[in-house]
Parts: sequence; structure tokens; C-alpha cells
Amino acid sequence: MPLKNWPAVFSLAVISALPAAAYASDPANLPLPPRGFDARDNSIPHGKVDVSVSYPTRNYGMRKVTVYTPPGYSTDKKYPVVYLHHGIGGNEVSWIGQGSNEGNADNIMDYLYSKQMAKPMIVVMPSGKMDGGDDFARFANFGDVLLNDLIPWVEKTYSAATDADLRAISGLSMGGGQTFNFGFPNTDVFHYIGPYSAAPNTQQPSQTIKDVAAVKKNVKLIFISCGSADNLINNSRNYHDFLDQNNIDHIYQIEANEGHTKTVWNRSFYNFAQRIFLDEGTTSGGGEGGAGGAGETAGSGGSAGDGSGNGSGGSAGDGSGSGGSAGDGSGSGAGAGDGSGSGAGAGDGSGSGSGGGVPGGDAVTTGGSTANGGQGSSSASGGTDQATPVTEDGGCSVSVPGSEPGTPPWRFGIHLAAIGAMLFRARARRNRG
Ligand code: FER
Repeated sequence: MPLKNWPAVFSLAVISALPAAAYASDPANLPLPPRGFDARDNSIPHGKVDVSVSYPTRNYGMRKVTVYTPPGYSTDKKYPVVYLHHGIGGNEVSWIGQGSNEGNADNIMDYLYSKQMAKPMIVVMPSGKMDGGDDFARFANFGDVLLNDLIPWVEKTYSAATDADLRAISGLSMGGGQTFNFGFPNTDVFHYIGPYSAAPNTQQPSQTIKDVAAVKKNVKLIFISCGSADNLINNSRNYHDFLDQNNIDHIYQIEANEGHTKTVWNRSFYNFAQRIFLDEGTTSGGGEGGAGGAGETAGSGGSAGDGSGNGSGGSAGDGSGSGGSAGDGSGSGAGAGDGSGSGAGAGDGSGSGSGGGVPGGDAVTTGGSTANGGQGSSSASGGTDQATPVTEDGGCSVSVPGSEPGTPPWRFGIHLAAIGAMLFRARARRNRG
């Protein structure tokens, strides 16, 4: 063999010695939602659904949109907004179980609030298929309407925040394609991107992600999901691979044995909605810390970035606080809330939360997730009196190439949790005295 071919042979040998999926990280494998999470439950508070409201556009006349506002919605506050898109046969009511019935976003949000598992947010479900042209054009043309007609109208008409940290885009199938196509080129507008079962209208990642650094810097959560038996799965896998190859953190959730179904879309919205808008508020340290354990609903967690930042948990005015989160290495976060819970998350694959509950209050922690792709772990330590700390799953592993689920240094997290709980108790004592 001529000498000049040796480098090629050598690199081939190295490549074949690596595990089969050298760059492709594993799916997140999130647990199934609890029974009833997407059903109407008359024993819990409901948000308000404005069905088929009309808003003006520059080029398409009046268009329809359905808007869900959370229980207790008040114009005294500004709410984050998620724009949630339907599939090819759908319209503005498909996500509330009407018409083509593609999901139950209203029931899911009601459920999440009843368990204090999501930030209060507005869910905007537009009719996302414009008039004229083939299906691809009709869905593509909505991009301009979304950015230049709908978002400004929502922010004028509802008590909506206007910060990109408080805006998310999501959707199913053709709407999943829209989520990729409108989300990635506009990371200055949307900081959370959640496409489910994306359809063939999905553009190539090389077309939508021209600036990898901007995606890494801006986007707080990318949540890609699909049924394992969906024959459109390549659209999702393609992005998963691209994101892995470019070291962009994301959750890749595959629903085992599911096809192109509403089951996938409801589970996906349940998983996405509880992971968005968690880290607005007090932030110090650099950007890439893990998503951290979410201690509670309201309140705002601190988040610490790679290596050295420190975040201290937000204190919420309305009876709850949320966990801090820490990134790789030595960041730390601790959160203490007023009424019902606190969480602390540490980097490197572990998160923990401690619930310092008030009598009758619930402390809920969702597992810490970190940018490191380690195995998440979560724990809850009890609140006072009748508080019932509930520990959810062990955290989602955010996929990062080459990361191994190691032994999570969860004891560190417990320490932080204990400190958070101590602070909480001290403050409660002060408040009582
Ligand atoms: C296709 C397969 C699926 C396609 C669109 C879809 C236009 C969309 C499905 C949906 O939105 O549910 O080939 O091409």
C-alpha cells in the first residue's frame, strides 16, 4: 500500500473503533405523563380559552387564533407566551380538542398548574395555514404573519411579556416544521423551540441554523420529539444529529412505538410546557448552565453558567419559589421561596430540590437536568407540617455528545438543597416573628 494512503486507513481504523453512534446522543427517555394529564378535570381550576378570536394582518385580512390564559390571569402581570402550531388538516381549534382534534393544550396546562409544574403562561394557537399556493407555501407564508402581525397583536391585546426569554414556539407535524423553520432563523425572537413529529415542510438544519453560536447563546431549550414508529421521524432525527454534531444542547424525546399521533403531541406539550420560562429573573454567571431542578411554579430561579457562576433563587411574591440551577463544574444555585418550595440544582448530571412547604402546601420538584448530559437525579426533602413533597422523575438528560451517565455528584445538590431549606426556614421564622 502506498504510504500516502496510510492516514486514511489510520483514521478509518480510529473511526470504526468508536461506538457506533459516536456523536448521536441517546433520546431523553422521559417517563410517561400521569394518567389523566390531558383530560378535562372539573375538580381543578381551568384557564380561560378565547376560541377563534380574530386579529388583523397586513396581507391576509382578519385571521383566527385561539388564546388560553392561565387560571388567575391578571393584567397586573406580564406573562410569557408560547405560540403553538397545528398540523396539515388543522386550524386554530385543533390544539383544544376541536375540529381535527390534534391535542389538548388547555387541559394539559390546567393539569400542570394544578400540580404547580409550569410557569403561568399564555398559549397562543393560531390558524397557521395561509391562503394560496400548495400546502408547503401556505404553511411557510404564516412565518411573516406570525412575526409581524400576530406577535405584535398578542403583545398589545394580552398582558404578554415582550422579551424573547419569555417567548416560545412549538407545534406538531406541519406546525413542527414551522417551529423549526421559524424558530431557528429567529433566535432573537424565540428562546424556546419545541417541534413535535415534524413534517416534510421542515427545512434542512443547514438552512435554518446559519449561526450555531447564536443558537447556543440564545436558545434556552430545544425540545424535539417524535413517535418511534412515525415514518416522518427522519425530519426530527436529522436535526438531532445536526445539533449533536454542533454540540448544541437539546432534548430528543422519542415516544416508543407511537406513530404520527395525538398521544405524542399531548405528551410532548406536557413535557415542553413544564420546561420553558424557568430561568428568567435573577441570573448571574455564563449562559450554558443546566436547566436545573424546578422547585416550584412561580418565583424565579437563579442560574449559574459554566464553571463559576452562582445563582441565587428568586423569591416570589405569591407563595412559591423556584429552584436555582447550576451549570457544569462549580456553579451553584439555590432557591428559596416564600410559601411552598425551594429547589437547588447542581451541574454534572444531578439536580435536587427540597420542598419547604407551608401547612397544606405542596412541594414539587422536577428532576434537575444539566447541560452535561449526565444522569439526572432529583430528591426532595420534606416540608413542614402537612406539606407533601413530590419527587418527579430523575431529570431529563440533555443530550450532549460523548457524555456518559456517570455517578452523579448528587450529594452536592443535597447540600445546596439543605442550605436552601435552611434559608427558607430562617425567613419563615423572621416573617412569623
Ligand atoms: C407529507 C406527510 C405529512 C406531507 C405533510 C404531512 C405535505 C403533514 C402531516 C400533518 O401535518 O399531520 O408528505 O406533505
